[in-house]
Amino acid sequence: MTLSQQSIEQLAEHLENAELQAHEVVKITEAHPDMDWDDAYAIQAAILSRKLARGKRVVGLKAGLTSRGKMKQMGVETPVFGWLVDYFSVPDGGEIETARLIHPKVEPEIVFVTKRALKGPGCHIGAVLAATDFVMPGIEIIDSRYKDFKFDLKSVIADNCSSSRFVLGGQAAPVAGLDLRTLGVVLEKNGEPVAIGAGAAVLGHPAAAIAALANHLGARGEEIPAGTMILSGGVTEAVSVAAGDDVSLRIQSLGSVSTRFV
Ligand code: 0L1
Ligand code: MG
Repeated sequence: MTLSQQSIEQLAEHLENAELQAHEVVKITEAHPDMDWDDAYAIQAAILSRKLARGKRVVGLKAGLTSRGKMKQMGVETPVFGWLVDYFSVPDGGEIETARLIHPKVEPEIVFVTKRALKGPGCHIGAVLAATDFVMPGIEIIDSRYKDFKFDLKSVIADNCSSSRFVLGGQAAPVAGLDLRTLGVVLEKNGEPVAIGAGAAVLGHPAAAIAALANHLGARGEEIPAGTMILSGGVTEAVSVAAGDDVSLRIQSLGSVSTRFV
C-alpha cells in the first residue's frame, strides 16, 4: 500500500460525499497516481465502514466489468468487485429518483443467491453451481462518481465499482436444468430493445464471475457466506437513462423485472 490510513479515510469521505450529494469528482488517481490495488480496495472498504457506522447493512456483493461489452465500453481488462447496501435495493416495478443520482446507466445482470459458503483460492464454476440456491434477473443501476463516467480501474474500485441501485425480480430458478451460458437477455428502454445478449458474455459462464469473486475474497482471508445475493456483472454494455425512462429486463426462463426513473 502507498497511501496512509488518513488519506484512505479522507478519500473515502470525498467519494461517499460525491455519492450522497450526487455530484461528480475528478478521478482520484489524478492526485494519487501511485496508489495501488490494495489502496483502492481499502478506500472501498472505508466507504463501507462509514455506512455501517450509520446503521446501513450489506445486502449483497457484486462483480463488475465481467463481460467483453463492459470491458470494451470502459476500456479496461479486469473484473472488479464491490458491495451492495440496503438503500441500494429498489422493489420490482419501483421508482428511482433520478435527481439523487449523477449520470445513471442500467445494465442487465444474472443474479446468484448462494445456499452454501464459497471460498477461494481454487473456486471454480462447478463449486459455484453446487453452492447456488437460485438465480434470478436483476437490473443494476451504476452511477460513477467520476466526471463524465470516465475512470481507470483503481479509481473505480475505490468508488465501489460505481454501485448505486439494483432491482431484483422475475422468477427465482434453481440452476439444475438451466444452461446459464445460453440464457437470452433483452434489456428494454421505453419499450424498445436497447441491449441484447446471452449469459456466456459474462466470462464465458456467469458462474465464473462468482468464482472470481470467491477467489478475490479468498486472497484476503474472506469468503462468500451462505445466503449471499451476488450480481454477476452486466451481460451487455450499460445504457444511459434519464428521468421519464421505463426500463425492463427479460431473461429467458427467468421472467422479467422493471423500474422507472422519475
Ligand atoms: O457493475 C459494473 O459492471 C460496474 C463496474 C464499474 C465500472 C462501471 O462503472 O461501468
Ligand atoms: Mg454491474
